[in-house]
Amino acid sequence: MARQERAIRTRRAILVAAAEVFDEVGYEAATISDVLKKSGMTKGALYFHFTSKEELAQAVLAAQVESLPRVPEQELKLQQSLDEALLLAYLLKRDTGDPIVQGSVRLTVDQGSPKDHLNRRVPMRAWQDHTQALFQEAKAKGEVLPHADVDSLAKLFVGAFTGVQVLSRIMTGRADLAERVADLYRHLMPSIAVPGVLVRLDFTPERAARIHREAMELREAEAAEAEGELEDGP
Ligand code: XVR
Repeated sequence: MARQERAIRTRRAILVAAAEVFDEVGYEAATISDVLKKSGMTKGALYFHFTSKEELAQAVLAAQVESLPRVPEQELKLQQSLDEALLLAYLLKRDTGDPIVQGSVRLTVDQGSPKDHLNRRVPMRAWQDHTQALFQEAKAKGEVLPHADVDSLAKLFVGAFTGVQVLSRIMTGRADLAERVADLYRHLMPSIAVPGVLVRLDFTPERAARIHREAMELREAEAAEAEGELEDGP
């Protein structure tokens, strides 16, 4: 294995272990030695990539949005937005979840203390930008009512998702998150989507498992392709 590739894998393993520790105990109580134990890496390897707990946490926060695999393209961009929300709900679930997404979301919503210097705006801004871009695309395709302001809508959706996520975690350990997210879209979409699009949207929460499976297959196919390109390369 090339040295560079090995370094990327080591960094990744440390990041995943850190996210797991942050998810289990929160930022304040987490220690570098917990991360070392969980990752099985040496101190030297960890400090080569990250110089402090703060830097580890900021890297976990930065990885949040890119940890959401791409969902299958949909003709309706508003459906694609709902599918992304359902996929995120799935990745936040205890057993089927993704450790980076879970740990990173806990870091984002835990209030912490101003002294911890974590910049929790990083993932939130990325979600707002991403969501706004998708709504803008939907608008350009004529899916969105003309008076709707995609900037304020993106903020509303990111805030509402966060709200139902926190509630679902408290009430059911996120067991009902896909349902809560589907409800959210079912109630907000009528004030956003043009009527002809609204009737075509599929709001069933059971979509989550299928979207998750398809997104994972897509990611594996892309990874295999990238690997093939590496081997065929010069
Ligand atoms: O932006 C998002 C989607 O477009 C659906 C609306 C999700 C935003 C998730 C924000 C994240 C941070 C805390 O979730 C939390 O609970 C995919």
